[in-house]
Amino acid sequence: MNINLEWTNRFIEAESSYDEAKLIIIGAPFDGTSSFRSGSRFAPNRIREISWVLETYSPQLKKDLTDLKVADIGDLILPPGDKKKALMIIEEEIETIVNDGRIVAILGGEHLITLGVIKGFVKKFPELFLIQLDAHLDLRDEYLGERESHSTVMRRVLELLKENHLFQIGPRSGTKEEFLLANRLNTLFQEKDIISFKERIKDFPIYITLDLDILDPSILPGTGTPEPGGFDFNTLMDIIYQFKGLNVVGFDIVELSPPWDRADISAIVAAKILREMILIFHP
Ligand SMILES: [Mn+2]
Repeated sequence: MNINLEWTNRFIEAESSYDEAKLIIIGAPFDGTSSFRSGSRFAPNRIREISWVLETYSPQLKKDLTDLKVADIGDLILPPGDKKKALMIIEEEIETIVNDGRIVAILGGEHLITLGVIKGFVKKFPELFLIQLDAHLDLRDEYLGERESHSTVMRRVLELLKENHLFQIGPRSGTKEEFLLANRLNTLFQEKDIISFKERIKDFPIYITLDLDILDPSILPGTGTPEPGGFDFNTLMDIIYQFKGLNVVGFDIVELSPPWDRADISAIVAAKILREMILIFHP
């Protein structure tokens, strides 16, 4: 039979074994606290499928995925609706991969998954710096009575990080209280500040969490809580390219919700960003 079932379930060229890989791709398909349009649990596989439309070579970076050692190890099995258990599974698995000395690329899922991921990271890297690219601050203390939600995730993550270790870029939506807190904690940065904050964090391990809703909905309509007035693709990429050379130990790409973009424009955007981030942060 001339059928190849292999290619549909891996990100393009991510064909190394776990043991030989330097960078691991893993999916965390959980969307149990999505406050508006759920569906992000379908994102990892949609990104994998659509990635085959891309070239393995990046003309911007002059690098090729074929020269790297990347393993796509599939998705975590997470119980829908049980966030405590899902976060525990994410934390344990990420801790294992981090202890194995690999760079980790996590595909959400909604933004709450980042809480489990950071719990897995801070045990080995207590000095971790977090760069959040997001339309929202995600700094609520609770949402509809819940302390663990995709709209409170950065507030919970703050409790795991050292003081002044959170950098937020792109927020254009949040409550008055959230913005007051962000200003008090001095977490907000603009593109022009990157050169100076790079200097501050260059000797530390860094994790990047990319909430795709930082992009304008005209570029990425397939997301749970779209917010007008966002970045265009090249502006976001210029920011990410500036992180080259930093000690990035892991990153995630969250909040793609494929059912809300039947044309798959959003998934292609996500896949291309993932390709570029792999090429930049692969050791
Ligand atoms: Mn978010």
